[in-house]
Amino acid sequence: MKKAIVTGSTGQDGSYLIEFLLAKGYEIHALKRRSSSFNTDRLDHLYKDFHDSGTRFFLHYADLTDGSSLTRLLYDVRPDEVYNLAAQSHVKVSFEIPEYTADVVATGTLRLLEAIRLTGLKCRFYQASSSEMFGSTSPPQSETTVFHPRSPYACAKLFGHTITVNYRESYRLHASSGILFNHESPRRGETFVTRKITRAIAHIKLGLQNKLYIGNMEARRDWGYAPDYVRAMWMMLQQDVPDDYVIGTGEAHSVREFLDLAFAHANLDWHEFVEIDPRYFRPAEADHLLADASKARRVLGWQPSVTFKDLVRIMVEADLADVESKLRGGEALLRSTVESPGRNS
Ligand code: NAP
Ligand code: G4F
Repeated sequence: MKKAIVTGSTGQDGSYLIEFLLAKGYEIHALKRRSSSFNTDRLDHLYKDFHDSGTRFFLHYADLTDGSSLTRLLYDVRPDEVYNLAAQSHVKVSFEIPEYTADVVATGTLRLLEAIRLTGLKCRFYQASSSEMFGSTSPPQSETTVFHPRSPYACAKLFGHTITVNYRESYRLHASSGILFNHESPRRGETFVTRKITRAIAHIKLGLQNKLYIGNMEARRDWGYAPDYVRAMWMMLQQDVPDDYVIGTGEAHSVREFLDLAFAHANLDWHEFVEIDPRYFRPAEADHLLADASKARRVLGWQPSVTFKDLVRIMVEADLADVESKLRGGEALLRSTVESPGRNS
């Protein structure tokens, strides 16, 4: 039975990757960081008490800012594969906490690579790199496109990416980097623009909200479906030779187009509800990200299975169902949390 360590397990991608690997028969050791409240909502459906015999899913406390916790985990588990998905992953927030973002995203990746090197383990390594690294370079972007990052997050990811390449070249580590374009799902964090929109639609439809404040509507993203993208991560680590791959759909849409389609799906006109709030603009923007994923198609045989239109539908319907069921359950906090400005970033 193969063993995998997954960092960022409590996030969107971590939860889908763990489901995918469990279905492939892996034993999973997932890293979670200490939090004062429960942070395993996306994993709870997978978790069996570790006292139960036969469980293949284990959660461990560790943190990318704490190198000793990473070394201990590697020693204890001795994994075949390590997937590094942990990050302060919000681009706008990275302008507000740049040092912390660099510590987790850039130095954190180095800590994990160094822990692998020093323990001498022969495991395979996946790095969650980002299309944000391309920033202002013209679309479409491929593995050979020049990087021009436009945020502290993107700069930190670029370090994570290049240090992964460097450890591969210096120490012959089987280390691959997936340069993933935006991917979304009903499990997407609620402050990323797609989920912010679909969540707001559900609240508007059910009378809990009447305004949605957003930033730059002209930015264009190549939006795909997260479960397709975790499949690509695994495919990369099954190759004999480690390498870097761009993953995306090859189709970009603006935030405005996302609004059009999502509100229309709920029979609403977004012009009645959406207002621009300059607070959501970024000091520098990545205007147009569009993947040229031909290498992944050719070498890995990867391709996306969900279209943009279906992605929007899946997300709107999931949020409508979720908010409806919470309302039926009488969740008292729902109204106050949706209106709180602090959650609307
Ligand atoms: P996400 O939902 O924001 O999840 C991030 C994960 O990292 C969470 O589990 C979070 O834990 C964890 N984390 C944050 N700081 C940590 C620390 N100091 N130590 C350990 N864990 C920490 O992100 P995602 O969308 O799943 O993305 C997964 C990875 O792919 C990230 O590295 C992201 O930057 C990258 N990426 C994402 C996309 C995309 O479109 N989704 C595209 C390209 C690259 P908590 O739950 O406790 O916060
Ligand atoms: O949904 P976003 O916050 O995602 P962004 O910045 O593209 O980053 C995501 O994708 C990256 C891959 O390219 C990942 F590496 C990263 O971790 C993250 O998952 O914003 C998308 C676009 C931006 O241009 C932003 O300016 O939407 C625009 N936008 C307009 N109004 C907004 C809003 N973004 C957010 N979060 N909130 C708004 O109100």
